[in-house]
Amino acid sequence: DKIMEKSIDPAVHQMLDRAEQLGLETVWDRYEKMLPECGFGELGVCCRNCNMGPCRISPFEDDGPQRGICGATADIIVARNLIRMIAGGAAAHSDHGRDLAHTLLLTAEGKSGGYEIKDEAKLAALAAEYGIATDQRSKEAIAEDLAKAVYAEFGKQEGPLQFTRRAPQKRVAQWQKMGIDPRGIDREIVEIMHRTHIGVDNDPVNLILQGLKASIADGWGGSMVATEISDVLFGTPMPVKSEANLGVLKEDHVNIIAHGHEPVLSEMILAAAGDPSLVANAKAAGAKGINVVGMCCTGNEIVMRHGIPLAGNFMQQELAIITGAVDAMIVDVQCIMPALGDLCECFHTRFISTSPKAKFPGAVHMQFSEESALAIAKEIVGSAVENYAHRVPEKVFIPADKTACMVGFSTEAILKALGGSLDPLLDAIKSGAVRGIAGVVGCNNPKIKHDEGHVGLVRHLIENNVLVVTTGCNAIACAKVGLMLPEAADDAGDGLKGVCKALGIPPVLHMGSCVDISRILSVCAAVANALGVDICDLPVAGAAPEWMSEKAVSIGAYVVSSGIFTVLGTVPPVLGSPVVTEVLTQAANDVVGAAFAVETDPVKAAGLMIDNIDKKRQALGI
Ligand code: BF8
Ligand code: SF4
Repeated sequence: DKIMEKSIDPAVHQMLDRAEQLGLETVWDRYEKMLPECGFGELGVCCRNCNMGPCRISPFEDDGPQRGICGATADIIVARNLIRMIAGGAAAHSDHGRDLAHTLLLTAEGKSGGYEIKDEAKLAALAAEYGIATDQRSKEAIAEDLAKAVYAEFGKQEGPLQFTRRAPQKRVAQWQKMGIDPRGIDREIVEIMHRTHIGVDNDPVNLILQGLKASIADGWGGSMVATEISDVLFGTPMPVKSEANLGVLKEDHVNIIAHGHEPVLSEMILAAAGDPSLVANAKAAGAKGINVVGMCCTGNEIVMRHGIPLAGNFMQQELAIITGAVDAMIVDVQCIMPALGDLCECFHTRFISTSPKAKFPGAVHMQFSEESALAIAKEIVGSAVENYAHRVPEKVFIPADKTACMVGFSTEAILKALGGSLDPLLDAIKSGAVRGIAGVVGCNNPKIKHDEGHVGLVRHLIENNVLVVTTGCNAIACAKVGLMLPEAADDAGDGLKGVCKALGIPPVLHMGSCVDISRILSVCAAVANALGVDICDLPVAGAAPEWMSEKAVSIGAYVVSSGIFTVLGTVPPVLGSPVVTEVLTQAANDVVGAAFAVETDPVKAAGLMIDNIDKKRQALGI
């Protein structure tokens, strides 16, 4: 019936049924009410960049305006809108990275409230990359210099951004030639806002180039800073077992969901949940303990470092509340639906916002600060424990579904699994046992049957011997269906199956949260450098089967800018401009050696990726 069409996930079916019984509205209902979505918006041809408008361009040449009031054409408007999406996404990732740099600095100065430097080897490696002396120096002194250096990347006026130099020389040279080697992370984002103001940049190609530049500053800048500094502070992920789906909530425990993105918060929530006096309080209230679980990318951060279970991906956040078993939904920034407030009012769930940057209707705001991190985290967890008494047993319904997974494949973990060098992987690629590598990432979107885009695409890839690396909500989708278990190698083609069995790894490797797509870039750079080629020569491809966020637009742009062919599973709002569409799907090949394709059918999308991988193999003569 209708519910079955909304998701492939049985936990979602049960919760949607429950929502219907209780008369509660979810993202799927609101999506249906929105239909048909605005055709001008879908094409990207509406503009509100000044108050002579709003303007919109008619898709029919002989009927309706072909120019905005200022004279802007559809090509100009679409390009401006697209790169403003990139600015939004790059800003979100990079501001997350900035928070990590800030936390590292406070920690180095002894001013943070509970953080430590957990990975000294990584600290030393990053210091070396930045030319910071490490000999005979305390980790705090090294960390202070490193924190100041990465912090400075955001406000730089002139490049290069240090991590961009991980890319092969050929790639950097091409970026320089095209004028898209980023100068400073904030600078490129600001320049997008400047250029898209009325009456500034009115050349669609020139606009798109600036979009690519800002996106590179995200992938090889802000996001990479977020990943690397998170590893220094919280430890570099190594393979660990856990579980995924709503069944990880426990009827007899205080349930806390950490939802959002920044490990700066979630790491402290975890630490606080282990506090003996809070655990004792939970027990005194009749619970067996405190159960912290993760949602969205914060979930990815804590599952890969601590094995903390994943409650679900983006489309499941409301469903988690509807279980009636969540005592606190703790959020920071990004991908948190403002719908949660009203929904929490129908249950006992306390919706707790923590970031000064992100407040929500219906939320209690308990402001987090790095300086007194653990103390505040204890207050927040304490509030969840206290709320357990308000749980209404008749309202509790937790689906049983949960699936085991093995996560935590950082670049370092992959190298370790390979025995210390990339050679076994390179050999497997050369022999054809592994046909290529695909990065499959991104969100959920009600335009696509929940998780079907993700799982359908990934299954087809591994069946065809393509090793999949994943992050974000795709990773969670894969975990829920068991693709992240070493046993899933049985679902792979014979070549990939053999390699996975020999190494004891799943055919789908969890590399983390969305900022951790920077890990995929680092691996690609290392492989390209090992082979003495550019990233665009590698048998690799990318996909975002169910993407929806501005962050995903920035990701797509930097992945393509890095030389990786990328398939989008939902249509981006650019089809109103023939020029922009042509640049993204064709001309980009001449500029950065890769382009986008749009394919909503997951099996066909996998086919496009495999074709691209085969072409690259042929060109490499393997
Ligand atoms: O950064 S994949 S829905 S949770 S934006 Fe959001 Fe998309 Fe999920 Fe993480 Ni990424
Ligand atoms: Fe209209 Fe031009 Fe103003 Fe946009 S910038 S709203 S197209 S007049």
